[in-house]
Amino acid sequence: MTLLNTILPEQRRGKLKALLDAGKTVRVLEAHNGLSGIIANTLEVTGESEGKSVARQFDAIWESSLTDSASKGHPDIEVVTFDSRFHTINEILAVTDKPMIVDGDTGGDANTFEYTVSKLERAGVSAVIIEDKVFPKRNSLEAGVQQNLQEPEVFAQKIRRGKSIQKSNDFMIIARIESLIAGKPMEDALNRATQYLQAGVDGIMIHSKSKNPDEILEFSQKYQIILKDLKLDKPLVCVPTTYNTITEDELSAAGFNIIIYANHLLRSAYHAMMETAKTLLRNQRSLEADPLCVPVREIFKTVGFLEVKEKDQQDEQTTNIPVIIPAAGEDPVFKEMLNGKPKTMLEIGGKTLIDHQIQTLSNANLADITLIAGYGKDKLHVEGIEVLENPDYQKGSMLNSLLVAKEKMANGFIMLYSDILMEDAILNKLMDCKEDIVLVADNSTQYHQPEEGHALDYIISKNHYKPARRAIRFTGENTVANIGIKINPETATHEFIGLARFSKTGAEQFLETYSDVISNFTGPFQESEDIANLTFTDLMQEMIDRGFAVHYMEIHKGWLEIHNTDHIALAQKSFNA
Ligand code: SPV
Ligand code: MG
Repeated sequence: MTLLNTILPEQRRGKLKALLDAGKTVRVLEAHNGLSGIIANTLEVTGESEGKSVARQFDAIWESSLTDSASKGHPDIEVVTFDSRFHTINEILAVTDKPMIVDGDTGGDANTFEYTVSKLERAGVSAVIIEDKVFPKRNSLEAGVQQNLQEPEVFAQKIRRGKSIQKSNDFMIIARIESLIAGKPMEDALNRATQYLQAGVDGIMIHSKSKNPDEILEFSQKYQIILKDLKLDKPLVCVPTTYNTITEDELSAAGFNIIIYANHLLRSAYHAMMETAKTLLRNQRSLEADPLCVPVREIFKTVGFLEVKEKDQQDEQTTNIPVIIPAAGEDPVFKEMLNGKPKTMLEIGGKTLIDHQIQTLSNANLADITLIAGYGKDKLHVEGIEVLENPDYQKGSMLNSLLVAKEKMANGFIMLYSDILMEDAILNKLMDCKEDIVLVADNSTQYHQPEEGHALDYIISKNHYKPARRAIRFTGENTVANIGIKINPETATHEFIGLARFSKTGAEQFLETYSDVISNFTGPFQESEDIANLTFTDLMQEMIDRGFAVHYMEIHKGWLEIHNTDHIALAQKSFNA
């Protein structure tokens, strides 16, 4: 979930105000980069409460100066520039859709703050919190640090300037009071609250590094009175880092509207990184560190890599996959009938074989068709497709013709024998297959007799499944164990119909295996008596033997091969039907 989680700035900005207006106590988690942003944005825990299932999430993201600086290896003293902070802010905004509250440090002087407000508002940030210290501030949590407070009048003026520059109604400027951090009395904090509210601030954050919540609870009580006196209703924010026993419900009941967990993802990530690094050093290998780590795939999932993979696969399926039809060979059966024309020009139902194939392919949106011609090339008449020539069609097998179109194969391809006709459903089903190599295989082979002079491409499926024995099939079983013309028809489970699909990866594997076989072997190979006559099914068997998964897509009839005149009659009949 990354890009799917994004949102336009206008849609995001008002989300914080909307939550507050709805009376919600807003739970906020720190993020310091895109990945921690995704966690803060999407993490959900579920459970049960009073018999009902409940889900809990964070409502907003805190872009903390402490954790942004620390993740860059820097102290939290406004030494990390606003441009660098803004880079992190954008990084998080790019992969999230929840409202973001930015830790604006002191905000700089009033002019600087105006630019900050303008940029944050435009980016879709919902609120900026600025603290009433003198630039450059020091982080609030460390004891014994000199904390210089800004004059409240000067700070109030900065708020006015910020409010005057914002364009929308939904961007919030929240004033953070550091009196308790600087060791000033409660009175100082309350006076400042009054002044900032009068300057038009949208909310107050009271900060404390006390171990118990007493002082912020006291502040809240008195803050509610100030609001009443001023006839205002402005949210109150706390950051319970040091006073961490108090619960959200208790803080909410005490009048707090926004609760920020300001640094916990960075601190816990640091702890985990240290433990893992120590484990690697101690063991001088990574085995022992593995249980401390999430699987790589979980990271892939979180950052959207698996979505990318899926989209790539979908694109591969929907883009125009090249179809290669090797049609170079001479078929003596139709010699007279064709009178020197290639077999692909056979007429069936008033249309040539190739035109029938083009029609079926275009019904499946496949328009990039290449035919490999050889015998009778000059008498080939076909339109709208590419024709390549295999001048050596008399040597070698149909595989050689197929490889004439090697250039077409790089991003995946479909191979179709030139003498088969099929129903649209078969191609449509093939287009949905996700495996890298898929052969279309008919399981009605036991009803199909081998023909005189024409060997069939038999398949034995890996699970040796015979359709008669089992009715229910489970996905993932469809891999080929054996393929070839010499397989005993009795043991064959399927017949390869002459239609195959290769993904980009499948095509790479196919071409690599071919090139290795051709350059490194001589003599008999798989079923061929000589490597020079290597067939498509030989190469498939070789790939299987080398461990590549060759899948099949099972069909039951719905196709025809034209090997003799009876087949033509049969085809004609089915076109008339
Ligand atoms: C931050 O997270 O950077 C804060 C809160 O400003 S604190 O570190 O407690 O000051
Ligand atoms: Mg800070």
